Amino acid sequence: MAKDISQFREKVVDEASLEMLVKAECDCVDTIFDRAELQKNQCGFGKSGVCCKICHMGPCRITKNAPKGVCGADADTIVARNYLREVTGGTAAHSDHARHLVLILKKVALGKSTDYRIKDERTLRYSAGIYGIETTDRSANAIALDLANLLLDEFTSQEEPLKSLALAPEKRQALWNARDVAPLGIDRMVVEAMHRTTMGVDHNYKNLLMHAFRTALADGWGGSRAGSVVSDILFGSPAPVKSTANLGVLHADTVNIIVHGHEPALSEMLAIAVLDPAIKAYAAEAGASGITLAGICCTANEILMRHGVPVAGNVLQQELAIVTGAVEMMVVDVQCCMPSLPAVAAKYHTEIISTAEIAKMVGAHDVLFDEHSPLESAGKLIRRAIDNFKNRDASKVAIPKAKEPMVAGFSVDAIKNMLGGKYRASFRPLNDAIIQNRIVGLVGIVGCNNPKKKADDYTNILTMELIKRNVLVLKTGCAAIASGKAGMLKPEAAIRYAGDGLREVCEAVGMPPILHMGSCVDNARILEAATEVVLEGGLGDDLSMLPAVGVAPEWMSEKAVAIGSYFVASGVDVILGLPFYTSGSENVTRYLHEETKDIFGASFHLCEDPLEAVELIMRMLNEKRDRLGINKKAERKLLDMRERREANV
Ligand code: SF4
Ligand code: MSK
Repeated sequence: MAKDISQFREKVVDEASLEMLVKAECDCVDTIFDRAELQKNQCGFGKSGVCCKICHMGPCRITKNAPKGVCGADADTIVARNYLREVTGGTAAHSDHARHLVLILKKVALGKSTDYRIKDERTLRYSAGIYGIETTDRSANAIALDLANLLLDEFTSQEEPLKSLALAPEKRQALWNARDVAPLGIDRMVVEAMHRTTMGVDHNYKNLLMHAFRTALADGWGGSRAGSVVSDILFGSPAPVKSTANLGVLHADTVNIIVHGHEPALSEMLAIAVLDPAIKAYAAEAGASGITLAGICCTANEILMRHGVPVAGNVLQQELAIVTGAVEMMVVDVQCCMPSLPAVAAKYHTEIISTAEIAKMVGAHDVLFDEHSPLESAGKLIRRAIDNFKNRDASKVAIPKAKEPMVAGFSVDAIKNMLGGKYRASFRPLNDAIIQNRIVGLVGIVGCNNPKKKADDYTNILTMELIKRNVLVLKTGCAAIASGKAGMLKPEAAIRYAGDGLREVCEAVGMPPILHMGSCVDNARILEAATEVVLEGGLGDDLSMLPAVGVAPEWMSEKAVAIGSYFVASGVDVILGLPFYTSGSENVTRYLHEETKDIFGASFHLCEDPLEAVELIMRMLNEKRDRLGINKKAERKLLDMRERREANV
């Protein structure tokens, strides 16, 4: 039975998605929203985390009448094992992405790469310096080789903790050591997690959960951090850049190519190749007025941050982009690329090209990305998309109008420059604004969309309310794209909605109140920014003392479980808009949501309503402010640049 539009309005907030859902219905295309309906009665055992199929004596499911699995494992063991495996999956995904980039950096350093190069030598020298690598009077390649080797050791180290942990505040490092939770090499943590959770090994839920936090720390401070750092060195540190978001970025008269997934190695080359005059001429010969390169998910965020390439949408829009009928090619790499894409594409003329050896998609065309000549590879793909332009069926094309201008590109460096000016780059003005209560605190809003929630709704309500209450919001991933689509990354719009104190600060330093900091791996940038704030002084000596909270409003991925876990283990409370699969064990749930507070100074909090989340966040921020003794009324006078210089802040 055909659905009426009101049913779609319950699923998405943005007009572009709404239009495409209606079109998908007319075109008889199954989308994630249809499949979510069919999967509605989800398994209660799975949801509560008490299903175990780790060995073939099972699967076992814990009930009142059968409180133990065949081997004797109880709900606590099973739930904790499942949680640890989720964290491990997320850690592996972020870290393998990073490893790929580190290996490219090594090739560049050895002169074995034709097209990749060190684009940002300043970031290379800075990053090498903080890892203790000698940089004076040394060539960029020599430094890059040392850094690449050091970062590769972060994966393989068997007995030494990660070197990247030393980038955290000292007090946090001491806490990790005291709790015996400092991770060794990333690969070792992942392998050990799989060993601990196999049948008949670790049965103590606390021991399992501590390894979950250890593994997650290997992600946040190790793998993800390396992913961000090396991307910046190879492709340039992001700086504020204008762009546009939502499906309206596609054009009826251009060849439209969408990149989707996570790794920037190929998409960077596509962003360069698309500017090649010969390729542009080829598109013109095919009758197109140009080529539109746009992105979905975090590949989008990577090339948005560095090139201002427009964002077609976030994770739940990947099929809807194809439903426009105007996409010649969707190039997918790794993570969040749904196996449904080829079936949707088959209704139109879109080619799905899978490019990663480790991520083949049934029904897609495998065109493995040639890293020896990546620019040529990218050029070939674009020409192939242009060749497909003639197959577009105009009668199937309907591109939504909705799109919004936005500003992204807020690396830690960029934020520092905005705050202190290029020559006095510093977090000091931000710390002062927090101390003076113009900014109440910092909230990182991260993660995905999930068809269990109306797409973008929670994220947008939460973001709007927080900036109204003078909270500076840091964003990554699909949550950042949600703000872009909602027009909230237009500096002028957000400044209009921000509370007085936040607005004054933003206007004085020329910074929007919502900062798009990048992709999923760039959550490491949020930790880095928070660490800079601690090190700047005046707000305590540990991350757990900062008035700062993380939120994953509409999360769905194992990666989000890893991210949440490394935030908590780093001392930052995390609010979840959707629950973990842990309710089958009171002990595990209590441990994650309460006892971690005593261990790490932070814990998880479930809050399924965005306005309740706002109240909870404000309470948490104010408690932190009380403890720091800075909860006084804001002074209204804001120092200008000259006054700030005179006051030496
Ligand atoms: Fe069942 Fe134990 Fe095997 Fe899990 S490990 S499937 S609980 S017998
Ligand atoms: S893409 S992991 S849906 S944020 Fe990074 Fe979006 Fe979540 Fe994928």
